[in-house]
Amino acid sequence: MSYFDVKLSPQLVYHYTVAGSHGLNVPLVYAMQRIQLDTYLEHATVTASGGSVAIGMPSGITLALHGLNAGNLQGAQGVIAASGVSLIRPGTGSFDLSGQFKVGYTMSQGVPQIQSFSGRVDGFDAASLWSIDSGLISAKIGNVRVHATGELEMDENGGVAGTLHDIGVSTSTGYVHGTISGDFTLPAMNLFHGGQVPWMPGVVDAVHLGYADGSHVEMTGLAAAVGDIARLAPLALLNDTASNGGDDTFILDIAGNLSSYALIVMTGAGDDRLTLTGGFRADAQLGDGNDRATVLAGAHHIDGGAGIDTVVVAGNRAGYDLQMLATRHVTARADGTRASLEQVERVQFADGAVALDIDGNAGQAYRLYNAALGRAPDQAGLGFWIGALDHGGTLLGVADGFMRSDEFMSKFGGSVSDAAFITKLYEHVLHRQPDTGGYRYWSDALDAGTARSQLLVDFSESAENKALLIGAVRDGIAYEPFG
Ligand SMILES: [Ca+2]
Ligand SMILES: [Ca+2]
Repeated sequence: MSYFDVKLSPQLVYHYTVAGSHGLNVPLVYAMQRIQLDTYLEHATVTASGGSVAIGMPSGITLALHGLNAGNLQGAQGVIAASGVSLIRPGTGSFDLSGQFKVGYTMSQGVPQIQSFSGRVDGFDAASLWSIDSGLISAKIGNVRVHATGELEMDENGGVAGTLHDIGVSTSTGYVHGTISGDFTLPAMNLFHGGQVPWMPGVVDAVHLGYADGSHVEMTGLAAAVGDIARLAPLALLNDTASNGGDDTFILDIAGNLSSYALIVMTGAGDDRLTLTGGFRADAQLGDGNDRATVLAGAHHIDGGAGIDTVVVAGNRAGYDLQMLATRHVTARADGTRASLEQVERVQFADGAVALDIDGNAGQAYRLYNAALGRAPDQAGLGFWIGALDHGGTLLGVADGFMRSDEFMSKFGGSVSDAAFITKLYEHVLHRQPDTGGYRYWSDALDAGTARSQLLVDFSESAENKALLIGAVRDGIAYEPFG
């Protein structure tokens, strides 16, 4: 089950929607690509101390090998084993690898020349190290550090490929910090020859990002396939229907300073819960299942999809205008905020509910109530029978329930002939006497064994009865939800 808790300030909304940075793209890619590990490990000077060897290069880059025995460098050629590698370019960036490495070298005029580099990487840490006035970093974001764990194989030339898991991101000003968890494939790249982090497809299972201004992106329980982790836009995971196929929870508090932008939210199959606030605009598609969207602020478009879907608004019924157009609209009188609804069956207010499915369960329950008892339903009673239908009850079953009631008995009589039953159906439901053809049709039906409850349902759902009651239901059907 996916769980989303996203709170974004106006500033972050700008980053996510306009700047193209997606909030995450900036630190993740910026740090790794800008480090530009584009030098060759030749013509280096080597200094050894303790268990480390530092290889200085003319470009100013220092490559340090840790966890080795400097005595290994005594021979004319050989292989150094190392458990860590650090690469630092002053004022630009640093890159640290942990794992098991082998460095082949030959001695030339007392200086070792690196001939090969291979090994297994189980983690790396990359940081940009510019000064704030270099113009290369945003003062707001500062320097960026990216760290990750994984299983990467490195060939003799520094080429590397494998799988990364938890990718962490942090910035020196504290603007953003967080992790992206999952399995990401690092295609073959070369760390030391102009190496840049290429695209990394994978499957995301969680995203945690925190921002200095209190904004956050929390996503768990995902199984979202992404084509490119380096350009991952976390908000795109909000409409990954494959990942969001279960009973999912979405809590979205997103600022609404970009009126032209509608965030697409697709909750997928399952019975989903969606809460929208913060003033942004959502285009929410709730998909299969009985979904529930709570709309606390903002002008949203909500398509409930299949199932019995409910939109919950703050405040009492009297505070809203409900327009029953092909696309329903519910508009808050206080501020004019309007939600447009499609395939939404119910609107829940603080003091009651209105059913919009006048052709669905609510309309059927309303008409049957009317047919059986000859009066408009009370809201609590109607809510009970709507609930029965919503939970899988049949209209025939509801009709049986009505026919066992004292009120029905007193209206139709407890034990009447088929002829009297048919006549009473015409009188109570259609408010007229039976026509000859109609009477014979229903009489034959009863003779053939059709249940009286089926006749009640058929009268209730007849085009004639629907026409009689359309005026009472066309603006929605008020009811009191049961349970
Ligand atoms: Ca879902
Ligand atoms: Ca639905």
